[in-house]
Amino acid sequence: MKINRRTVTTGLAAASLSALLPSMAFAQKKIVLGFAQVGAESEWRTANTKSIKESAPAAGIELKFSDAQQKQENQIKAIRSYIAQKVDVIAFSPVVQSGWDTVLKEAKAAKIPVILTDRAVDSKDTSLYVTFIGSDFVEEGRKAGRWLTDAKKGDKGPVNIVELQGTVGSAPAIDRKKGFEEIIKADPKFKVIRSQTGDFTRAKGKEVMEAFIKAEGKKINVVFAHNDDMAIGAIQALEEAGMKPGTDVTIISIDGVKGAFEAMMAGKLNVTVECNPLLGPQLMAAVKDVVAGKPVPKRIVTKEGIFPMDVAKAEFPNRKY
Ligand code: GZL
Repeated sequence: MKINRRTVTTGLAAASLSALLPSMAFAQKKIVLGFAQVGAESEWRTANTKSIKESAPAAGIELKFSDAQQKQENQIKAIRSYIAQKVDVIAFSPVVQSGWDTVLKEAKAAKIPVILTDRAVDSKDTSLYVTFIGSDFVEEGRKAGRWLTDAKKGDKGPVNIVELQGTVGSAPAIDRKKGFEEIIKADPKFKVIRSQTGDFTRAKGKEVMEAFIKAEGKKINVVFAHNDDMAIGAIQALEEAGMKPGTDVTIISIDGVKGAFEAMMAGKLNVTVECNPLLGPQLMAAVKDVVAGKPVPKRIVTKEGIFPMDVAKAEFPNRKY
């Protein structure tokens, strides 16, 4: 029987394809994660985004990423687009804690699991998300309060505090304020004489601090900033007013970004409470577990420390963000 070359070639092709089929059939379809980020408002956020963008490919996960410029409507739009694209998992850091039930119900109806990272939502229906991976902001506020009450132990007072709050309605702003006040209320010498949002940015933090200085001047003994970026803005405002941040005025902030360590080493910031932005690896592990149908704890708390000025120099080389 004469077998022509064409028959042989087709036969070989069919054979090799059939040999491939079983493995192709079992080849893992790449998990697709849609992430709706808050924005790019601070050093902390930049580090958080970097951690997420780097850990997705490292985990073999295809990442779709959006930046909402700190607007809730943009985050909701991004989540809706991920639902339309039928991603496997949606994750986001809610810019504010309220107003998510409608879009989260749409994700649930589309059978797309949702993971919260960094910030929480105040939805009563906790079935709307699988888990919340992030810090305990109330404890961060308590740590700031405890450091201050300890540092001012011998001071008969009054200790006048001005507070630079984070984004209005955001979980970190609400909870850090709560934790700080829970501690300082024990001693009436501590008085919060001014409190206003600086929206977690350096520029707004400086602007609000300028207004505080105009109104209160040398009465200000302490600045409590909900993040390092606003604290750095406040330091600039104090210096421009001829005041000495870190000595005449005690500066307390939260995050633990490199800029805070540099300010502490320059003697201008007194303490920063760590808030770990490197959530990428924990997020990707949770994504894989959710897709694999494995149980995931409802709450994953990130471990964090506190860094006063006197340890800044030694700790600085270890900092990863
Ligand atoms: C905290 C995070 C906050 C940081 C700010 O987890 O949401 O938002 O403290 C950032 O620096 O802008």
